Amino acid sequence: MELIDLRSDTVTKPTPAMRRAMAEAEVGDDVYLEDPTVNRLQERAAEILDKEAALFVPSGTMGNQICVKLNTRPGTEVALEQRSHIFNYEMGASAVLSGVTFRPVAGEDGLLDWDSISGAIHHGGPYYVTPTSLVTLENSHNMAGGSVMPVKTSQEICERAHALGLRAHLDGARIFNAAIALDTTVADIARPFDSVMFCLSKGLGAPVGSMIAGSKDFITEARNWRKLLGGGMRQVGVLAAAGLIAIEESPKLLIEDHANAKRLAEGLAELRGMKIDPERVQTNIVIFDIAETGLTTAQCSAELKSRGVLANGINAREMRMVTHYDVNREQIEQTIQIAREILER
Ligand code: TLP
Repeated sequence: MELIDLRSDTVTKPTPAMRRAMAEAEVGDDVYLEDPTVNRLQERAAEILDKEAALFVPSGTMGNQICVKLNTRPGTEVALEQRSHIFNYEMGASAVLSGVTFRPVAGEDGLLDWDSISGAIHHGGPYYVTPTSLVTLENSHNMAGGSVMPVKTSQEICERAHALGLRAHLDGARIFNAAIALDTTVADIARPFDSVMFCLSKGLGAPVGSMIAGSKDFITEARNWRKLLGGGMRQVGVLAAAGLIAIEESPKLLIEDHANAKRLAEGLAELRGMKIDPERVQTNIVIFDIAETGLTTAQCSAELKSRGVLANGINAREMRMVTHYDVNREQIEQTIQIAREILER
């Protein structure tokens, strides 16, 4: 049975073109800055994001954490949305590596604006209140169902944060998905932020790797921290070669993933007890509440798996399905059919 794997877009396998490019990649020792393929990837990523420089890192988590480190000082606070990846899924790394605490804020659909986040920012108050040093935003917002924040909103948050002397970081793991949904460029989204992280290894399909981007000085320091964390890699052009194809060729394919996610949401919305508003599905992530179907998310995952569909619960009520290029429209229709069989028995 061929599995339909909707657990994440991280499960994408490298394309034949990526495999060829990896096999043929020109390489050197990247710790000596001598890997031509890595250097090319970093230059192209900086160009595409319209930042001075960029750095290849092994994972989104390492990328985010290097940026948190460089944008904060110990004993300060990071303001962010409460379902953010940096807050929930990075093993408390910011506490361990940067000595910071978090000030989570709830946003409708994961979206914040200056009014909602400013109350969580401590600035210029009495000396004994933990000061905020950084605001981080996530676009698209993974656990808020892939929702996207309009450029105007993130721009205002960054400008107001900067005016208070704070830094702003974007967890843009899926910034290319956000750009498509917002009908804009990734550079436009990235512009107001001091640092940006995006992933090559999600919907863009590279097997490994993420990029961080910012000013030249920021990236020089980031390279030191990458080495400190054990992320200095050697002939890593074999991975960067796939990354180059990911940034040049894959973004135009994401539109199909978005259409598939929308169709999936529409199909699921028709099932008994299912709570999901397809209108809110803007990118490649579909989160739906199954509490009223009488199944737990663990039972739902197990039932789906026994019929060849992989999907995980994100809590006791909600399941997540993520579309990507290794799942086609026919498989989306099959998934809807299988969900119907399970829920309407
Ligand atoms: N997200 C993964 C899981 O960790 C939840 C997924 O399956 O979606 N930022 C965002 C917004 C992410 O969604 C992820 C990974 C990361 C950062 C971390 O990237 P990696 O997995 O490369 O460390």
